[in-house]
Amino acid sequence: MSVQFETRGEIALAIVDRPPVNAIDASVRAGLLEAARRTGADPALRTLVIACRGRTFMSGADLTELGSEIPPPTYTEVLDALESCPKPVIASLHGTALGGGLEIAMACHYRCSTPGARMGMPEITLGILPGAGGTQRLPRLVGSVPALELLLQGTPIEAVRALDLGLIDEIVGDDPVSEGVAFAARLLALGSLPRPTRLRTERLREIDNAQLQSILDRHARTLRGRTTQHLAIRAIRAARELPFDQGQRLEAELSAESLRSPESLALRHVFFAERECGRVPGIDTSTRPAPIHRAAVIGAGTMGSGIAMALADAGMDAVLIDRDPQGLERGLRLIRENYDSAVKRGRMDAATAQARQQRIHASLDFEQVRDVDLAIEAVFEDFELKRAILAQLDALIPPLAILASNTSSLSLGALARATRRPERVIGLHFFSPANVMRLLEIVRTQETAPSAITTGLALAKAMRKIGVVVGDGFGFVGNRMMLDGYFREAELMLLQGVPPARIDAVMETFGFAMGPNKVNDMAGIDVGTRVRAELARREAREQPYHAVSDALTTRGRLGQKSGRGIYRYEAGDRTPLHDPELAQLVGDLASKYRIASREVPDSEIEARCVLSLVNVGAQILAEGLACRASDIDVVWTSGYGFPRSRGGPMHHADSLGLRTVIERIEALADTGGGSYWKVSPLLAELARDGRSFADFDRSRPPET
Ligand code: T1G
Repeated sequence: MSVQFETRGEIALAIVDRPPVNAIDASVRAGLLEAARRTGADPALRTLVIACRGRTFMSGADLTELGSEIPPPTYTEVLDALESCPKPVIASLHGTALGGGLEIAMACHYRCSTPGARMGMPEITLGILPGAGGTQRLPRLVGSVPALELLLQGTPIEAVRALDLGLIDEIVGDDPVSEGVAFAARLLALGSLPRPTRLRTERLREIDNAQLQSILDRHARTLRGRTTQHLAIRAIRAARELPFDQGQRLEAELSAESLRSPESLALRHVFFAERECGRVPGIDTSTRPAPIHRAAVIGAGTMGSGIAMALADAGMDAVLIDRDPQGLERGLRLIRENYDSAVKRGRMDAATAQARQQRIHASLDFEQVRDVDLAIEAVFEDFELKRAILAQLDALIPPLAILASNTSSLSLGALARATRRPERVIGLHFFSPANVMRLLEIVRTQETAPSAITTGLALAKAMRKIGVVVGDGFGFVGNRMMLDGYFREAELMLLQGVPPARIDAVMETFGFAMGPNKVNDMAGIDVGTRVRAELARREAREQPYHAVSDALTTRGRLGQKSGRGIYRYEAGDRTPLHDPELAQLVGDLASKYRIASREVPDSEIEARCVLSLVNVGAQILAEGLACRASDIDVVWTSGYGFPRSRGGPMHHADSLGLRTVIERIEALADTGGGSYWKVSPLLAELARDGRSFADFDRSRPPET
């Protein structure tokens, strides 16, 4: 039973207990409806308190219930029963009171919260408009403008802010049940009466266009390419313009519309995909990760310093080691600057920044690794150098410690064989900046032990990153798809005379925050050249293969950092400017590779960039280098800027239909890609059988 009803004298208690996050399903709704009715009908009861067991108040509707007709009772039935209860109904919040959970609280007459509670409407992050009266009650409680802000930001607010806004009435102690009962007793003593939120219209205001525009501007970056915000604006305006019931009916229509949208299907796919990728088929869930309290990072370059920060931010001690005193000093300076700017931007307070820096211990002495639980090498991408360092670490660190490489291209298996503990060697492929980027590719070899993999996953979770387990193949998952797909096609189109700015504009319209050429310049064109040089030792590729980038590197045009790359940059300015010299360079290469210039329509630019990802992704799945198609979607949405509102390349392909994808790929065969546009066998097989990548994932053996 998800809701336990009990009484404490004249106070009724409805305690929701549906682990892990008290997501609201029919059993919770039925329990709350029953509690409201019993309290209303029982003369011995004078008030009802709703609280939750476990780590949090209700964290929203059960997402697995959405998308089809939800079983009775409806939210409106439950909320109307709570709001119209003839006795005061109180919600006692703790943990994260989100979405439908906060909507239930707002239908109550009074709200108290523990000091650490956070509350918000994250629906927009799922492409959903709240559908349980939230868009009508929230503006009545906090005012129209703050309500719209909360709906568009999606991120929860702290209890203090909620009190300030009028969303809650009191901050109480830490135990939501006993504190809720005490709060109720105080209200009864004050003779407090029911206070239906629907009747509280004093804070409803018109939002004029200027105000609206400034609100939208504030959320422009997170709402790029999204549509749900427009539904939220209509609903918030309806709250002031329409009687409550009409406003709630309009909200229900708009919410149902949002639930059917491809945008929401994609965002919900990513939500569950990010949680699924922590489960690795074939690895026993009881395999305990090794505890990591102290870790060493070898190499104080940009990656090493970022990794040390990520470890310290997660509460671990990080030993940052570099042979070069200047290099070490540079790394420490970068760390200091990053924390200073985080404090300046209000992302953390000075004391926290100080405490985290104190967890980072810099040293020139390798001996400092003798007591670590994990050692991560993050030195220059050179095979011999990395092998020597791993062998040295292997000799120094404790026998049970985990050894990891931050390589983005080298054979991990070959590196692991340089140690006496290949079963305890994993790849931890961080993305720059390592203290910010959420994705962590956890690379395993044939020898890697399950406990080493679960340790990598636990480390990712502790660092608030998304760990995706991938195989030890050419470029792992992300880089392979970027080099063999997306960027390869973008480069080929440059050789066919398509201006870089047009390619970037098409992909930014598709939803990427930045087009491939701008990303190439930002990341450093030489980085790609070095990765490809190492990869070329493992597998050959049909030429031209990133010929433009390699030629730019040869000429020292490394991108933003050298002021010239594919674009030109004024000193101290990151605005990409057209560079006529590029056309000359590209023209010479095109004639060298006998590539004719041709008209390439925008639709073809998008298809070549996106479908190349899908085709290579299918190949990676067939080779078993990714556990699921949805893992590939997580890699691309959390590490490579693929728009979440399209769900990732594999989900996007499913939304197009795999037969359509194949037709389009076959149509691309004569776009001058040589033998490139061959449909990968797995994609062909799925389409032939009328299946999707989602079907492919469902057919995978679950973790044991
Ligand atoms: N529905 C179903 N399952 C959910 C869920 C939900 N709302 N929230 C979490 N889970 C599962 C999750 O898949 C995972 O499962 C486990 O719980 C732990 O989650 C009517 C329509 C609450 C902040 O958007 O943001 O209300 O992988 O790993 O890091 O208008 O979960 O273990 O099998 O994320 O501690 C609005 C979504 C819904 C909140 C906890 N609510 N959840 O984070 O744990 S729409 C949300 C979260 C709505 C109304 C509308 C986070 C969390 P498994 P976790 P966590």
